[in-house]
Amino acid sequence: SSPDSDGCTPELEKAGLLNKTKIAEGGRKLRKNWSPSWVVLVGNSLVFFKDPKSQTPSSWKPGNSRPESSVDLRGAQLHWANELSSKKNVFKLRTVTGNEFLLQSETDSLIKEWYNTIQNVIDRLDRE
Ligand code: I3P
Repeated sequence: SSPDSDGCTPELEKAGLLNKTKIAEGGRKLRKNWSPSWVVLVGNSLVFFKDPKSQTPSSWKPGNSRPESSVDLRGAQLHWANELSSKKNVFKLRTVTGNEFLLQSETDSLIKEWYNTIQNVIDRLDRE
């Protein structure tokens, strides 16, 4: 059987390197500060890791690396947002608490995959 046959450990959906900046905190606008982030989608959360050295699928596991921050996707909103940046392939994620993030990749296929995967999780949570 699989290591998580009891289903108690949330499923790792996706992990990878994206450019990230937070643009609002609780509805208050923040100054942009783009930086590469190791992004992990696990269960209902998007988890951000600062350390670009821990870029492996196992880096999200507790103890292996300390997350910089974590976003609850329940009730979140996702929008393409190329008008919010001079960069290409940008989308905005807004949480119910009014935190807003821009995520970006130079690779078209990669950012589309992330968008679709995050949207699928949001849709699943909306149906619960
Ligand atoms: C910002 C920085 C960002 C840029 C932002 C600038 O300047 O160049 O990269 O966002 O543009 O204000 P600073 O480093 O002085 O804060 P993009 O790369 O997303 O365009 P903006 O103010 O038009 O959002």
